Amino acid sequence: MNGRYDLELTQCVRKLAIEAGFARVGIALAGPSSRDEALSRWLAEGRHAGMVWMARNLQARRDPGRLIPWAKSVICLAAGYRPADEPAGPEHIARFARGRDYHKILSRRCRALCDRIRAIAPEFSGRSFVDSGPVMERSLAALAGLGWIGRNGCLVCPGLGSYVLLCEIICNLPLKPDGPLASGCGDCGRCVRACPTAAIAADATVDARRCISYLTVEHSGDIGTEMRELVGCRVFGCDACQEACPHNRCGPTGDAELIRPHQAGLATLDELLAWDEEKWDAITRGSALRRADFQMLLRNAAIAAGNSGRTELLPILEKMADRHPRLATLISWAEKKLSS
Ligand code: B12
Repeated sequence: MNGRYDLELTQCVRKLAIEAGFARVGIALAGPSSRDEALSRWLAEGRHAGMVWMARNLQARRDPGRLIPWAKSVICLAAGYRPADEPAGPEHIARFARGRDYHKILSRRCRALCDRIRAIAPEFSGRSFVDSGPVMERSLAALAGLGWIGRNGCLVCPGLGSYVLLCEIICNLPLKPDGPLASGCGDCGRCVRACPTAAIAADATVDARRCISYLTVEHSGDIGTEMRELVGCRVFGCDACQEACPHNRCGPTGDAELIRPHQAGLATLDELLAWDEEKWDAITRGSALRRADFQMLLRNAAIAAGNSGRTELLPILEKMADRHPRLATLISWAEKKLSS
């Protein structure tokens, strides 16, 4: 113990985190984490689109110490998911969703890490989060020095790039915090220009209403004609702003467990178009693709087909229209687009 922080315990926790399979670990204080002004503006301007839950529990979201009153530190963790076959790969499913659902993999690792910390520090009490709960994961990771917030809003880890997924353990241990890193983005702006829908704002936040990731993963209603065209052949998520980033040009292959392909992540567009609900249910189990329900996935696949330029998909679309009358208008848009 040295003053307020336990340096020896901090070193042990770092070591255990790496042994638990995380590529990076850093510590933040359990205090205010978000750039309040940017978050408030984002919400006030409705850029969270239909994600109404983002506007709830704001006090806790801004400060993990409000979420968990006994918290002292946040152990921020990152795992890489850069595919082995970069830069190639199926464009229609974003990289984070090609393997097994990362929430399950990282949650299990966090639980194992908690057990190991408890074994050396019986007073340990902690709660882990993987994209769950009102937690600003990127801001906390930036505070903990895991990387910097890129121009596209993504956390960029030196040496790994932005193909990293984040999770954290909010705990009662007095761990020594790390400090934020300087930005490595300079005035590059490639990500901003690469975004097909101009969704990236000047303050490095994203307008979800325009973000293809939001439209294909979170949004369950119709996708308007202007956006349909811009979605291109993407069926689930979008990596355009990350693909353009020079920090992602090369780097180590991601975590073996995260990048091992899941059968859902391997599905071709032709296969997706032919799925019925039973098949969707069987194939997407254990995959992040399940975040989009069956209707959403079909909707996305029909849009991708319309934008694909592949006229051989016309008979498949015709069969699809018979099976899914609710999608008739969209399918007829796709057929017209292919025939024009
Ligand atoms: C809502 C959400 C989305 C929404 C909105 C995206 C957005 N940019 O806000 C949608 C559905 C569009 C989305 C898309 C994606 N997402 Co998402 N998403 C989230 C979620 C649940 C909340 C993000 C949030 O709070 N947004 C609100 C905005 C205002 O906050 P923010 O982007 O964090 O910005 C703050 C910081 O930048 C901070 N800040 C800026 N500079 C600095 C400097 C310092 C020092 C500090 C402390 C803070 C700071 O100020 C901002 C305001 O507070 C997080 C998980 C989580 N609980 O955090 C995952 C998360 C951000 N998503 C993730 C991923 C992988 C993606 C996609 C890449 C998926 C894909 N391929 O399709 C895209 C990327 C799009 C993009 N360029 O951001 C990862 C990001 C990993 C990384 N390396 O950054 C996260 C962390 C999930 C995870 N557990 O790994 N996502």
